[in-house]
Amino acid sequence: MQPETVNSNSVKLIQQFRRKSSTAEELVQGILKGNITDLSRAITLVESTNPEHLTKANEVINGCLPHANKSVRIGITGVPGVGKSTFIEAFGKHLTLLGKKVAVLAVDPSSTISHGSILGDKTRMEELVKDKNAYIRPSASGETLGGVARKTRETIILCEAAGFDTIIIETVGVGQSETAVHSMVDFFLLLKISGAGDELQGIKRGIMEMADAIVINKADGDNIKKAKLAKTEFNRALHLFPAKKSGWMPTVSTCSAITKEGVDEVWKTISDYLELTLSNAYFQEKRQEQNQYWMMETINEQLKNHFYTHPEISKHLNEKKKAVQNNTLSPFAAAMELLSTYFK
Ligand SMILES: Nc1nc2c(ncn2[C@@H]2O[C@H](COP(=O)(O)OP(=O)(O)OP(=O)(O)O)[C@@H](O)[C@H]2O)c(=O)[nH]1
Ligand SMILES: [Mg+2]
Repeated sequence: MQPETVNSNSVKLIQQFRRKSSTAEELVQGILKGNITDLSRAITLVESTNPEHLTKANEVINGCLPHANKSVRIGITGVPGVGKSTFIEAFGKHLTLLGKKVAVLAVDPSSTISHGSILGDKTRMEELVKDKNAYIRPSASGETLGGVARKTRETIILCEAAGFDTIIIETVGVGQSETAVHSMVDFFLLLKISGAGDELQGIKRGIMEMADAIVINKADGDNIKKAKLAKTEFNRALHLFPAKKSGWMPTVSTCSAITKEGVDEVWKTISDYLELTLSNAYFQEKRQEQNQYWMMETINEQLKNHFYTHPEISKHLNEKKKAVQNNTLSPFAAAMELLSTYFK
């Protein structure tokens, strides 16, 4: 038997949802007015695996699209514990004080338990959670990176239509999630902490190349000197990379998410970046490229899903895998056999 609390709660939620289930048009109207309940409902539709919900989600997204795209999208990555959530709390507060409306989303493919890391984050973002000009949404969970990424991208559109002009997307710097986030943001920020001297050790070249800014966090107390040294080292390393298409030279700075020193400088850097890339048209160009990229990604994802969930394929896939493993069938032949079954 299920624990009663869980049961009655979810029943209540479902009843509430059914009772108040709005049409796509009503949701769009609500979102455009900045209604947070409608925004959250629409995001839930986007995250749903129910095909009916997906149809409705698509209608809502289409309705919102003409009102989206008016924001700056900032990706923040860094290893666990570097201080991403604490930084976003300080940075987000700084932005809302400047009169901005900030939405915080997360791409966290490692979280299979519902709500992922932002749930824990909500305690790290105490101030921002209470801020009426901020919206914090836990990451979609328990899925492939492709699935989570698509949902986050669509959620960006909904948040923009709801009037959020600054979208922050946090991702843990492990696996491929940085690449996915990089391809949905305008500005990509790598958060670091100063280490034991050799700062560049263990840092993936790809991430350095993606970064528009490297911010060395926890530059407070005894750490200040080390952070400054790290800054010099990163600066030197960045100069060895080829110039970026944007014409932007990535910056390195230090900050403390706790004392908030250096947090305002990060916004200044992003403003400079926007000024440059809006004037040289790179900003628009990059977004167009990203749109195309996501179209192709979605096609690839859907085709793959369709293939692997095909009844004949799921029936024979394992036996072919075994045959390939035992060398009784070549990988190419096995693939061709499965593909011809699929295309039959
Ligand atoms: N001294 C100091 N501590 C910090 C700073 N920023 C974060 N911390 C601490 O570092 C720890 C991790 O911070 P989080 O913000 O949870 O780090 P995170 O990168 O979001 O971690 P994950 O979500 O697990 O990937 C917490 O105990 C913070 O209080 C800082 O600027 N200075
Ligand atoms: Mg965090």
